[in-house]
Amino acid sequence: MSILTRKPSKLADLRPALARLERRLFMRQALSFGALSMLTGCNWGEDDDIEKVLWVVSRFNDKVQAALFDPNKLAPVYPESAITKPFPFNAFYGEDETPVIDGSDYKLQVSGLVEDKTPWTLARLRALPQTSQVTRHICVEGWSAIGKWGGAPFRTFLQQVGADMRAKYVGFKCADKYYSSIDMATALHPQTLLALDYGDAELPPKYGYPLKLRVPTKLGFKNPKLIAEIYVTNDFPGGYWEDQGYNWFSGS
Ligand SMILES: Nc1nc2c(c(=O)[nH]1)N[C@H]1C(S)=C(S)[C@@H](COP(=O)(O)O)O[C@H]1N2
Ligand SMILES: [Mo]
Repeated sequence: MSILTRKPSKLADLRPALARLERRLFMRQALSFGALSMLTGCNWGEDDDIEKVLWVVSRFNDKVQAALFDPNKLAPVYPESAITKPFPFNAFYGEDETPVIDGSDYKLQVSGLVEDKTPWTLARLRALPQTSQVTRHICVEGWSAIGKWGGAPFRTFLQQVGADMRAKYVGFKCADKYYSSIDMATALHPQTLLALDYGDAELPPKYGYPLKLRVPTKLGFKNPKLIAEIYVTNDFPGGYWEDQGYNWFSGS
């Protein structure tokens, strides 16, 4: 039975949302709100078929966004005077539950389609050329804030480990069981940083000590904190929120 003939009252509720999703597929500016389209506040509910339709629409939306992504277009940068103080904390748990990682025996694991899987100490990550930028972080929960992050261009790190740059995805596993992944074009974007610092000091635990990926071209949940492992793959890796319905590409 088609979803168009089943549960008419429920479909009537969903039709405007589906129409909005479809419209967004044709509107470049609105596409960047792909994550929001999956989070319009509707409880998509129990109907598996509708969930499947939305999943397919969202994966299609990922492809359209990937095709429209301009690898050279920079996210806006701001003066230090624009930094939001205090910068908000967010995670799927409260701030007092943030894991505190011991940096002295920390080793970043590297796996998948890379030539060199040697784990990285913090000292070795710091020895990479460092840069910093002031950019806006936009969270799907309805807030945004400007912050300053410092670290190595992620592209440099991927070059160092001999990553297969033709692979589709880079995935991240975090110390708090969070996980996420990004497309290779975004991984190689000049503003994507493997961040060790917030402001002018090392990341505090709440902002992701010892290592966070700062991606100013993507929504906040695509910026994993407390990174334990980085892997390169062609198998769609999903993510903590992505697997619960947030649009995967989620450009900002
Ligand atoms: N490891 C980890 N990374 C994470 C999250 C998380 O819960 N765990 N939450 C994400 C979300 S939804 C947001 S908005 C930002 C918040 O980062 P901040 O605490 O530096 O503001 O972290 C992202 N990265
Ligand atoms: Mo977020």
